Amino acid sequence: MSYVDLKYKPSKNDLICSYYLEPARDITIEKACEQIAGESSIETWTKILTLSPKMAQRLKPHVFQIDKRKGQIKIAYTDRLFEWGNMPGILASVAGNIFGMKDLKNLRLLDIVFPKSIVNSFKGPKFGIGGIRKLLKVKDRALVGTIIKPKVGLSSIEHAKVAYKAWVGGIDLVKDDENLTSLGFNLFEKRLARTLELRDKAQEQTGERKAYIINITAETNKMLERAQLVKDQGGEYAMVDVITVGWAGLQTLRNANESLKLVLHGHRTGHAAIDRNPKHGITMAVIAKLNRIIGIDELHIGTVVGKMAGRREEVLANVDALTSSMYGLRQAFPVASGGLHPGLVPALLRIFGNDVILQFGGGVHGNPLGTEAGAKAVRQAICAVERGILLKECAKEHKELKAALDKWCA
Ligand code: CAP
Ligand code: MG
Repeated sequence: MSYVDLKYKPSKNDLICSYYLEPARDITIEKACEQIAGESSIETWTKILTLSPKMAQRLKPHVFQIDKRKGQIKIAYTDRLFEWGNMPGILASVAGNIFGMKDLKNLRLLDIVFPKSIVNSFKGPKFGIGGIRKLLKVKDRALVGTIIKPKVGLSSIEHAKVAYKAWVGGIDLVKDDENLTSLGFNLFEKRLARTLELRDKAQEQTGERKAYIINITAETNKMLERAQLVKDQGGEYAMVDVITVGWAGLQTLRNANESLKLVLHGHRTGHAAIDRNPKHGITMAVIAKLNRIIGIDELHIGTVVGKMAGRREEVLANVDALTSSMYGLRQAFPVASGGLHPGLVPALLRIFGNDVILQFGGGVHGNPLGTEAGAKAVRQAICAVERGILLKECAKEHKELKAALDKWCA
């Protein structure tokens, strides 16, 4: 039985995977295609007597495109091959054993186009871009966030005070760092209570809505417990490290979020172990699409200009995965973060437009005039771009922005 059928026309019920592949020595691309299609669906390395032609006809995938020059192929899988609503199960097929086969030197999952049947079996973002803008009452400006720094080390109350300074300086969203969970010197419960108290104070003082995005990353039951505590204490956002909690953990959290109604912020720490090798693994665009389908409201997708790797076309493909139309799924908010400072705001807004959350960790807390000034400098930079004024002109009237530009743009 062969899986290669270049005349096959995918049906609306097919899940379509695009792969980049490099066959091992002496393996033709056609042979590699047969191996990938079989191992990711119904067969194994050798012919088996238990696979009837009728069963194979009903379930076998079709390799319908082979581009030898680019080393890219497309495989259509009937949705009957998968348990709808089960992301770990779907990935165990199309992103499972095939990455480790000896007949392949490299394999990279470039994209997955899901059929409506499977997308509709997941919940998708509960808030998305529209819902978050409504919560923050910010109609069309780019949102600005900070990450409390040092990453870990502050006590709960010190953490809350740094958050307060950032909020009163003009930051919309304050988040925990990806490796801050509940530590002896900064327990989750205490950090939540103290920081929400100062969030309320900052809201009153500024007249602006403020978000505290606490990191609930933990074993699944503990994560749900923490999410419930956030809700009970009047929190509206929760952050989760989407790679380390895993696809099942994400789905469990999203299911609970039907009643919790928290904005779910996805941090992608660890993603580069999967997506950074340009010849092998899974693209960040696929990771972003899976997060949106499961139901993350906002997700880190790279910056192009910051400290993390990620070329412009890759980062824009990540944005597209979160925002392109997909059977009515809400758009998830792209988050650009990592090595950013106010001097980069014009470039960032040219790249992303306004439907982006720009996050500045060191770029706020490293301002020579302190955190509140760091936050002011970010808003001054945004305002300057909105009014078409050069940052260095704006800095003549704003010492906070001047301090940032002197430090990072000199
Ligand atoms: C940024 C950050 C974020 C990275 C993650 C950090 O801090 O808090 O985790 O942005 O990268 O720990 O590095 P800085 P990405 O602003 O001080 O760099 O968004 O690419 O996943
Ligand atoms: Mg971080």
